[in-house]
Amino acid sequence: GQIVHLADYRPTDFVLERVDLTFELDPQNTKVEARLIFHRREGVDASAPLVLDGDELMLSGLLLDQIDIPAAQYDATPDRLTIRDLPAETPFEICVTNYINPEANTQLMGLYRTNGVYCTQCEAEGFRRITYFPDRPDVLAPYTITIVAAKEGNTFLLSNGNFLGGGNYDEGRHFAAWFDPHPKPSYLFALVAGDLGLIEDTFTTMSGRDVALKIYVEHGKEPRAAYAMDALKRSMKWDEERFGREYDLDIFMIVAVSDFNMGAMENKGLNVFNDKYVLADPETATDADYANIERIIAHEYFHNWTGNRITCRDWFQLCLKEGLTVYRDQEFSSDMRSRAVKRIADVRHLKSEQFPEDGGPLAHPPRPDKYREINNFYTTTVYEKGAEITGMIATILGEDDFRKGMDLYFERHDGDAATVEDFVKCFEEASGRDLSQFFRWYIQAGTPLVSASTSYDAASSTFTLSLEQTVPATPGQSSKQALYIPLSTALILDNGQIAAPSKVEGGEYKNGVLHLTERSQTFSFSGISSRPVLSLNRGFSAPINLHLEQSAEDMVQIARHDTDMFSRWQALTTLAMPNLVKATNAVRNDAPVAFDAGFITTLIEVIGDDALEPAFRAQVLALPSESDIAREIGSSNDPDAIHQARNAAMAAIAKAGVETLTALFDAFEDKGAYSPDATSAGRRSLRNIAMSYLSFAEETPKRAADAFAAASNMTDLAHALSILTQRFPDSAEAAQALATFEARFADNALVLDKWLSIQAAIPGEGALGRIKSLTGSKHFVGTNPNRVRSLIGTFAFGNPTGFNRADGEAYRFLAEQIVSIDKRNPQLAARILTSMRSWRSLEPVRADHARAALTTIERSPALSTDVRDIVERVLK
Ligand code: B3K
Ligand code: ZN
Repeated sequence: GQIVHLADYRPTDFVLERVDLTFELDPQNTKVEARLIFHRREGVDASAPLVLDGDELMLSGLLLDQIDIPAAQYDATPDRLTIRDLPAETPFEICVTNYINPEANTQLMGLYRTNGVYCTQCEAEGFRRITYFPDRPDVLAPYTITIVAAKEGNTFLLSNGNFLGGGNYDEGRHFAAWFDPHPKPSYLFALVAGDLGLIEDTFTTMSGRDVALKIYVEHGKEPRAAYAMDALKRSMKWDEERFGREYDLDIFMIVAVSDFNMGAMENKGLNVFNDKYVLADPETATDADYANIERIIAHEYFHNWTGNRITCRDWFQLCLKEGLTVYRDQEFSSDMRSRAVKRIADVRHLKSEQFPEDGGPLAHPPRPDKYREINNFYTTTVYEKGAEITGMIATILGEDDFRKGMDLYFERHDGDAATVEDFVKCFEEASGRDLSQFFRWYIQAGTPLVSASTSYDAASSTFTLSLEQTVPATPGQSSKQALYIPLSTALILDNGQIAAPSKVEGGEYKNGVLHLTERSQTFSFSGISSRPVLSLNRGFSAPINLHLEQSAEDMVQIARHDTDMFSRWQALTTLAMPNLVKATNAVRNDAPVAFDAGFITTLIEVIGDDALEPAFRAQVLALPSESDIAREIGSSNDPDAIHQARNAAMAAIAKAGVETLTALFDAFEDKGAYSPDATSAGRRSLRNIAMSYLSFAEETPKRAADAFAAASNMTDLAHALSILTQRFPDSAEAAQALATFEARFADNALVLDKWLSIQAAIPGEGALGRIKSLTGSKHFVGTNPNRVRSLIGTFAFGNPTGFNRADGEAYRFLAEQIVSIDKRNPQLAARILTSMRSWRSLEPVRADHARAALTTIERSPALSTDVRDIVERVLK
């Protein structure tokens, strides 16, 4: 675990021209033969050796231009192969042979086995676990792949690119060959072999080429891949229409596997997916599952241009492909669904995941300048904040110049391993704007705070807005420079119209966007005939914390009348927050808990407004989460008090709104056949959240138990189960429903993940005991990442009271789990450990327990670099 610095970047000494790999697959002893053609880069010293990366490899043969290399000419260790005295000017071929054991590969990086299928994961540095290689993203070459395997158990032999041919090899074995003409880095390599079921379709591209589409899943699960196929075709079409991007091979394949460390992987022409994000039918998948499948299928497909055709020069540039591709998938989902609701959901996610990261010990810039373990930088900052930065470029430039910039990027950098600077430069050139100050978003960590104050002068019809920005200190960055912050802004008049000022002074204001560039800046708007209500950061145009003293009346006005639906939701959230904080304090002081009547009335009025789309109303009903409240309070948090306060708010809303909520529950019953479309999903979400509220107004679990019995799809079934278990955990109905669910889906691991995570989320004292006993359940398979995330991950990330119990027992439990998971799968262990990132904002008793548990991890022998990196940063 050495620290790698961006400043140390330099190109390789040798240029890789071609890659030719032959795999002879065997579960325990796969032979890999790699023929690599290199030439020495111009200007590189003739004595410079060729250094290839490895990871747990053992060299078995080494040839230079088909001749054995004498032992004195090279050094081979498990993680490096160094070859000296190579030709100075002419190209040469290195042939490396080694053997690997896929079955023993529990890290799920490199070539491994999952349910009898061979599968690879190479990003970021997994290829070096397959063969010695210059395993870095700026080394691009065309690949030819030959796969040899027993016919039995390996019907399909798949790799990247176009199929060249195949046939019988020898007794009982067959082979297939693939050629990928598009030069690619090793992290995009993939190989899959096994017996799988298949669904097929075709897509005709905008230039009229037919592309074969294939989705491979476990036998018997083919019907459950239909929605993924549909999402794929819509993604391909959308990328043509929206960005002019056409697919570039004859075939596009997706394989669903059951053991996978993350969501999916964009390998060229052969995406590998966690089966959770491919398989869906109404009986087994929720609306959220469908939306995730659509989004992730799109995301991986969009990588074909943003990531594959244009890749990253080095891993520091990760947000070049990830932030941009998240931006693209968010736009896609917005076009497929409701834009306003999608934006609200994305902002909720950003605030509950990225903001705590950016405000805690793991904060880092979207483009970091050093790392110890790159796998720990696939973060919400790189992904989601990266997407927000892309969105801000679009806001600053406007739609047309943004598209021009994207076109220029695709044209200029196709085939390149590019940098974030290259990307931003395209937008500068397309728009004529200087984005050097804007660039600071990429290299400064921390969520900016913008404080706003306003005044209105009737005599001069002038509205004044004073803004001040600060970026908090983050690890390794104590002082920050002012950012370029685009703030979508409207002044709303009494009649609900948006004011058109006759003049704006103090800075740029164009198309409703204020360009805040100074630390403090005052804008004055002339020609405003009556005192307006300020609607600031509309659509969350910048990922900031906003501090604006605004009267409850003004917020209510926005909540009721703003033309921007996001702003209406935001105003209601802003109204809710002080109520929730005040209630938390009251709970802690044993004082009576009370809520502002205006807030509750407005909320009930909005959710009862049939002119508004149901999904929007459901978002309004979903109060800020417990972790949002904790973040707002900031320090010395007591998760139990927050939980009680939030429940008290729900109870108060339920009491005051029981009629409206009951009417919603009745009106939005799902009749007829299930459809996963956004409108139907929105109706279900409104009904289900109304039912959650009603459970606070009712003494018995009857409503939820009836809903469980009546449910005709997984969305309703899982929701009813979660109300039963969360609200009435000790009831016979809850126990009965859990047993029914378990029995009904006993053979469906993905559905049992819901059964595990619903139980892992049950709040309170009993949680830890429940989790411990579930680790012994036959449905919990400790080697499968989905099972571990569903049980241990949900407990640590999604059960604030159960996990943060005051005696610290759950922290100690997590520490033991982390150390044990780390032994087989470091990436998974490190990811789950990030659940401890906010421990310093807990009240002192819990914080002490958390520190002690973290310290036991830190002192445990033989930690992976992944876990060591996280634990040390979290404790620092
Ligand atoms: N690029 C992959 C993530 C790889 C994670 C490696 N630890 C999936 C994605 O972002 O599309
Ligand atoms: Zn991605």
